[in-house]
Amino acid sequence: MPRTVVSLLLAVAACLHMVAGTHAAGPRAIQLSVDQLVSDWYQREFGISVPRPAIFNDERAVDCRGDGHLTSTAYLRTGSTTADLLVLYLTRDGLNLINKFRRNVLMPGGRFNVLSVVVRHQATVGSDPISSWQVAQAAVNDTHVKFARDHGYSAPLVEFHNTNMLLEPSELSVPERRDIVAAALQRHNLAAGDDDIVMIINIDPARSEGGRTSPLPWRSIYVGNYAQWKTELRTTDWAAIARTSYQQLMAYFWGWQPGWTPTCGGTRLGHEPFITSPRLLGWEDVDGDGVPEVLDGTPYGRSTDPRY
Ligand SMILES: [Ca+2]
Repeated sequence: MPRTVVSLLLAVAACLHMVAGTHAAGPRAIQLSVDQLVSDWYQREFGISVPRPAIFNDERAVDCRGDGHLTSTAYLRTGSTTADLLVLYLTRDGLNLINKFRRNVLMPGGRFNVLSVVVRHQATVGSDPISSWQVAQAAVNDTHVKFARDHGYSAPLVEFHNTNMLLEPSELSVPERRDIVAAALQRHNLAAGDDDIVMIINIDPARSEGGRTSPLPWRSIYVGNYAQWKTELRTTDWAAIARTSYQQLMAYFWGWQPGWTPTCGGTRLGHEPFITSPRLLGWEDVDGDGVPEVLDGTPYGRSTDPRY
């Protein structure tokens, strides 16, 4: 074989070795560096140590303009049910800050007592709405049971304990007014405690409206007739209303915003029926100690030393 051909083959082999070596080391090196960069951003922007941050950085997560970003969240417990939530939006390489938020929120874990009111609009909710609603509510709790089982947790991280009641439309003349809701509940010997979620399901066939939440001091979730239902709800409709109530609107109390995992239209990112990546809600073990961060006494690899 001519010497030049041998040299060329050796050169090609050396290049292939370099490429192979680069390929093997690259993603890990890049991943470690993004983790470190995000950790540095927490220190710089919030003065908080988050050595092992929870990161969501899926290229498919873009809004309808095609814009996406890296999202990181950290829940730092401030009480038995509350947390100081830190949120960072960064460019996907972790080098540039796009936005940051800091909020006092409900910790996305534990048992949530829900006072759930279904307004009796016979045309849409039918003659036995509570039975249909209970099936949909149970399916929501089942999603958390399944998630816990799949992750080897001994119990679900989130559990909704529902007290259901049916009210006549005349009892809730202005259902979005909390004083009217409170008075209606009182007539039925019910009162919402400070930690309760009051949920109003008002599928009024004559009224097209969306869902919304109200913050403290009385957390409430209101779901109107957002799909303009005119006829009796099917099982799948009740399931959709439950997802809106317990997966989406509830998540606002946990500090969630649609921008955490942006999508356009019906794009699915794999975390459904949850509204966002479970990692961002503290439901995964990010720092490798076997405890999901929402229950972790030293979350995100933090030290127990309060100075850090
Ligand atoms: Ca952990």
